[in-house]
Amino acid sequence: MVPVLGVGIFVWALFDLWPIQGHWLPENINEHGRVIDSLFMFILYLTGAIFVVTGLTLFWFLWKYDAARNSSVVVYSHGNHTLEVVWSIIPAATLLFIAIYQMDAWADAKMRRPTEGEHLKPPLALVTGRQFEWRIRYAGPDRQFHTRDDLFVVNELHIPVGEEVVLQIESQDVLHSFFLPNMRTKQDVVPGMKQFVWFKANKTGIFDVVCAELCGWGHYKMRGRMTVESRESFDRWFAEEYQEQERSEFTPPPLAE
Ligand SMILES: [Cu+2]
Repeated sequence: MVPVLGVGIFVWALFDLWPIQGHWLPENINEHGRVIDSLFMFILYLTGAIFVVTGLTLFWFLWKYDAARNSSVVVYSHGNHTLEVVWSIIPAATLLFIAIYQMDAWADAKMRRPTEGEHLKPPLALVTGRQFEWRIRYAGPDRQFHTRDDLFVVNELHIPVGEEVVLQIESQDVLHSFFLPNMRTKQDVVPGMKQFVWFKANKTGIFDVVCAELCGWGHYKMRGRMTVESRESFDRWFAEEYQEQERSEFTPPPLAE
């Protein structure tokens, strides 16, 4: 029953049938996310087809050579050299193909940071993961961190729609993973490292910010909200939050940090 159930559950999940529907990635709202989705689906279809074929073959052998219906003497074989070469080369060639096919997607997501003129685009905000929250520091109008116009929020990421956005991510304690499922953006946050993620949202709304690395007892609650909104609405939100920050008894940290 194992190969039959395995194949059955795979097909069930693939067609998103009740009661296990809705477990695939949520709606993609990142201009650059489509390439990730097509890569994901390509690998899913490829491995799925191989899984179904091997599952059914396994079932067929178990059924055909059932001891109750076969009285012939068992034949021992030392294997077939040609067959082994063939089934080593096919997976190796497939993996090599995927490695080459995904290079552009990888470069777009991890290496080709958006530029502004001749320079790399500066980050809109610095997101610091810590047990168990996302602390967010917006650079403010001067686009510099650790200056007087920085804005501080916790778990509330706001992003202007239709713009290339770069975020700098850091960890204050342990390994976390900054995951924006709707942006198809996921990056491990490694203590001591300065990393960047980027995306361009094409839809407004409220989406999840989650931690995708088991980082301690409170990992389950390490989530925030990402509001994607128009530039005007983003600026208004920023101004309001900043005013609120100024009103409270907030002491900015020393300038040179
Ligand atoms: Cu975490």
